Amino acid sequence: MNIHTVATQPYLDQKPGTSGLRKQVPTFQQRNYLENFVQSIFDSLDGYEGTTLVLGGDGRYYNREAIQIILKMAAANGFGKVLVGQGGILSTPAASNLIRQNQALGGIILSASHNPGGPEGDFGVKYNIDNGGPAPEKITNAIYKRTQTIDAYQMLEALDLNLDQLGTVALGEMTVEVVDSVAAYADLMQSLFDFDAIREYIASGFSLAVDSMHAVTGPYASKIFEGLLGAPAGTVKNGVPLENFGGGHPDPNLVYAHDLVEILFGDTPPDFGAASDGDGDRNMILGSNFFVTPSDSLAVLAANATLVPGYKDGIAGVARSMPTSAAVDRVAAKLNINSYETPTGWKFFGNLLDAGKATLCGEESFGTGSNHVREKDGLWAVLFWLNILAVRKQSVADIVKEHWATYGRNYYSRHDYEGVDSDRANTLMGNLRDKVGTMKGKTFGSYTVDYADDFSYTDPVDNSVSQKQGIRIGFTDGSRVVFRLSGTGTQGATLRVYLESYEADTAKHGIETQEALGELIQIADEIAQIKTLTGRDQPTVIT
Ligand code: G16
Repeated sequence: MNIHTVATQPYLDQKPGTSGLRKQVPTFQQRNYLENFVQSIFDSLDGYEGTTLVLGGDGRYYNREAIQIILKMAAANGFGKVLVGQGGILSTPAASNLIRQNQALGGIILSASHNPGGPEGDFGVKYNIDNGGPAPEKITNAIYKRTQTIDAYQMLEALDLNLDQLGTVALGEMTVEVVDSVAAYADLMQSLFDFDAIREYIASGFSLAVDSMHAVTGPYASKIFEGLLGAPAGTVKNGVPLENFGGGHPDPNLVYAHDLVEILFGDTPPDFGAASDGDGDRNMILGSNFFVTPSDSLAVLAANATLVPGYKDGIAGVARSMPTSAAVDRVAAKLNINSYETPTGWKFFGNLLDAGKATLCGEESFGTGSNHVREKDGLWAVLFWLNILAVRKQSVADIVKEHWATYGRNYYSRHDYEGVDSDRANTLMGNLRDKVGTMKGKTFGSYTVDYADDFSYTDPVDNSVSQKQGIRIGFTDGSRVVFRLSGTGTQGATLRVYLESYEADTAKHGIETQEALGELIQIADEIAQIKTLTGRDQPTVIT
């Protein structure tokens, strides 16, 4: 066997963000850049010799090259086996499932999620641990620390493997098994949802459109919706994964999934629409002429969980990220179960799911999931909705409106200011941090500040503390404004402003969201001086 120890020098910018290391492709293509990070992952793990690793990505540009490099490095470092998705493809939830099913030590997922792809687009590397979930901060911090001092990596000299051929081959002393990317995931979905009921509902005339945005869910969605559930050919739009996502931005929201939005808000809309993102962990749910906010979606799933076979015995608890609306908290209160508020980042749900404290989790950033894997899961959320619709036989809009009538409506919106100068964004956040200690009791228009802080989270399972997770300003009527800088962007800074107000009165549930939040939007600008400090008149994206 021809294993080389290759000398290298550290790159100082390899700090993992909200979800792994995300950089533009040319950054990853720098000499030894990927190798340094991968060796740093391996060096941060205990006892990996002889163990199994799962490897796959969302198929974006540089996926195949990166997989060949990582396979040879895994072989040189003494891993026993790598399970790799056919063609190098694994959606993030499918990778999480494979790690769990095969008792793997962990997995490397190659994705920059919803960020654009292509030679000038983004790429990313994320490590997931043996529970199938993203590595917690103590591991990502150790990886980062290692990247600062790394001086060598291990590489096997070997020919590239054929990633398209299913089966098992040797790579040095390691085994590589190329597995069907879809099969195990589709089996898992069938174990959770009533496929017969959904199939019958579709056969009876219920219509749907699913947009895979030329990203990883294409093969999964085609097999599940058009194959197993019998939906007509053409139900899955943009179903062929492309290395640059067809030039699009594979982010399932009202702005970037506009093709689907036009269909659902068109003259003859189908009953249901859904989109998923680059790596298949995000989802957007639409009804005919109706948008379901991710926060409401989580609340509706929690309230209706017992209609679905996989959750028929009830849910143990729910968890949401701090900026996500409190709609699901109201469901938890009614069900008399706990509701947890975590920092942004799916990694914070792992302990709660492992400990059985939470069954369903969700985030405002179009992520929903459960204890079936340890990632958010876009198609799972779509199937959950379809199962509820097949049982209740009401429209999406009627289900959500009934939900609001029962629990009240949490009006909610996120305003993103993308590509802001980093210094200006840091000044804005710094100013807010300086202010929060003295804000309690202050009045802005008709709102009075009830509390203001920089969110800090103590994990109830391992007591680890995560600080500076976003500025929260809560008002006495339950409304909130939250400010954070995104941890997933690759250019400049993205300021996220999250706005939420609660309305119990059903007669006032029909107001347009931006109008309902109008005064809060002005107050957010007044407090944070957004326009002045960012130099922007309006957000880049409103969801
Ligand atoms: C990732 C994380 C999510 C987070 C989202 C947005 O999602 O897994 O937990 O909510 O980023 O994070 P930020 O606000 O820091 O940009 P994904 O789908 O990009 O992996």
